[in-house]
Amino acid sequence: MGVIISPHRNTPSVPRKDREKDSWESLYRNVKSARPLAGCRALLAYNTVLDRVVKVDERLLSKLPKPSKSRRPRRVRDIQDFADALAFSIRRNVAVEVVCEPKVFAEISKLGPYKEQIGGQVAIIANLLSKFQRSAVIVHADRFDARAAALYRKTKALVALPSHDGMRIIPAEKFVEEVEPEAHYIFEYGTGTAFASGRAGRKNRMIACPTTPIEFQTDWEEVLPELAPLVDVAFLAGLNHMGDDYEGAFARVAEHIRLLRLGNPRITVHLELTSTQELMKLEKILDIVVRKVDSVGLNEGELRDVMDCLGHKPERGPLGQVEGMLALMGLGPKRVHLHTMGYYLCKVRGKEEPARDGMLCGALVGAAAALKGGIPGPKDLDAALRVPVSERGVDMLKAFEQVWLRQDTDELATKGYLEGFGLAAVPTKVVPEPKGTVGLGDMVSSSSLAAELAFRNPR
Ligand code: 8BR
Ligand code: GLC
Repeated sequence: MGVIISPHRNTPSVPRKDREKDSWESLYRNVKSARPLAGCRALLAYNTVLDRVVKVDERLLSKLPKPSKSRRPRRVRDIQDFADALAFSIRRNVAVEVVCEPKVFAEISKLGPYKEQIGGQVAIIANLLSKFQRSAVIVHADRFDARAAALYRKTKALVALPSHDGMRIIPAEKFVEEVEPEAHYIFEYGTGTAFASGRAGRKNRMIACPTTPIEFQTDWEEVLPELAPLVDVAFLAGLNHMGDDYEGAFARVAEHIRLLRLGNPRITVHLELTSTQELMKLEKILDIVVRKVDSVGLNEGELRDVMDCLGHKPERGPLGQVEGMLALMGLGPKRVHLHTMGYYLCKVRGKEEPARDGMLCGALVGAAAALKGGIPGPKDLDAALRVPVSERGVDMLKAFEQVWLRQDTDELATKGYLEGFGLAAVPTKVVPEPKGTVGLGDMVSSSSLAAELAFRNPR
């Protein structure tokens, strides 16, 4: 009587699994209280669009031709290609993005009612970060039509423009150009959706986009050296939308990176990959851009495509994934972050603990976004904290460690990093019935990196 018993240590009545989950919950709480996203100064380029989210239901599927059981169209030229691309996404249960020729794009746009929301990785990340931080984020995007600009109204996002006496910075919502809005159609399907031989294991989507390429603002290069010292991190994304002359466009991205480093040698340059069906394009992204960046973020489907391009045939699951991440690092980046359902992995050169804590922050943001079906803010993290840690995630990490290290230490599954191996891993918080999935990967990746940098370099 009167003795305080620790709930975690030396109490055989609490099963080991529960103790492990409790210790993860406490790591999550610590990361949330540290508010690591508050001070991140970020620059974002290149894509802002309008997303039109269409629900995939029986009615919509009945309007499509019978899909192939194995095709993976590289481009959508007719409605059969569209059905095949959707079937591929459902069968593999991966987020797919595919470019559609104008005629079929017009047809696709009429397939069902939609809900319009802000889209494009840059717009999503800018909205997210500006909800969490004290300072503004700077965005560069090729097109700011009136509707897209309006979607920035509640953010702290800024646009930098060259002017005769240096650089001019204005709120993003005021930067309106005379351009047509660009919309992407997001076909979101629920768990259990059946099409051809596939059945979706979880909610996911296929994104249909037009052929319109991103056009760089011609004079953006002029402001970069002056802009670079104002930020800690540059998130680059949207490279899959750089049209058919993509080699020229990627060379320009490489030049932007050179100018950023010239202006700020300490800057971290991150590339967020997205799904592309055109693997030749991905090969060029790897060759021209990935070699120049510090950090890469991607999901498991994108990693498989990267492996294909590099000629690797890795095993499924975390073992093959770490192999893939190592191959990516072989190209130059010093950090690769993989997000997947139930767990995230991060390979880093340097200390592993900040990478773990960064990912915990990313997982909270991801769960908050899934609960909300939109872009979360700091207040939404309380609800995310209450989502339990994924048991499957913990089990995957354990199994991986046993196979990889051939030992039963559970260091990764309990502590979240293997010291000296440059590997961090976290089980995430999976929301059983997410309200939405669009942009989740971008939010998870950007917040993981921004938080990691804050833990690495506390001010
Ligand atoms: P992409 O956008 O790159 O596909 O990444 C989506 C990520 O969102 C997944 O890797 C997973 O981590 C996260 N996610 C999804 Br999808 N559904 C989720 C859910 N219900 N709860 C928490 N995270 C989820
Ligand atoms: C890609 C798509 C865009 C979507 C985003 C979400 O950038 O082009 O439509 O909003 O991914 O991740």
